[in-house]
Amino acid sequence: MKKVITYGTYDLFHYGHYRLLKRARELGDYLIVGVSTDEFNNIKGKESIQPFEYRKKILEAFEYVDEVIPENEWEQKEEDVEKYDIDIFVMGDDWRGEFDFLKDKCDVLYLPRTDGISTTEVKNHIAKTWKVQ
Ligand code: C2G
Repeated sequence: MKKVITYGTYDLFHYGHYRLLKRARELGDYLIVGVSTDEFNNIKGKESIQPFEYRKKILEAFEYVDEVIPENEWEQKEEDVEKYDIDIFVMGDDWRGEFDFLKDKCDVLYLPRTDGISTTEVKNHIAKTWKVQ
């Protein structure tokens, strides 16, 4: 069984997330997603609208995701690749090169991001258009 892993915040799940996870899953037979905890988001300088538990449940319900684990720190990837017997590590290409250190343990692929959508853009749009009901 070919196992794939990827990591991210996955807040306000959108089409760019959908496309990344679908392509990642289609590279193998089993996809694990490491979802950034709220604490790790603080370290990443990211603030998500939805807490970790919500972001985790949405991904667990998604057909192309087989397992969701917490991403607590930058350093856990090497251990995860061994622990989960990973064959392919995948990230969007905004991360190109950042995780090449994993190449001695598994294949490392950076897939083209989906243009025109990001959680930040969604948040900014809502902030601009949202009228207090
Ligand atoms: N992504 C994409 N296209 C978009 C937006 C995001 O392909 N329009 C991809 C990103 O490249 C990433 C994944 O979707 O692979 C999740 O994106 P984020 O939730 O923004 O994750 P990020 O903050 O980049 O965290 O250790 C790695 C980090 O946790 C990655």
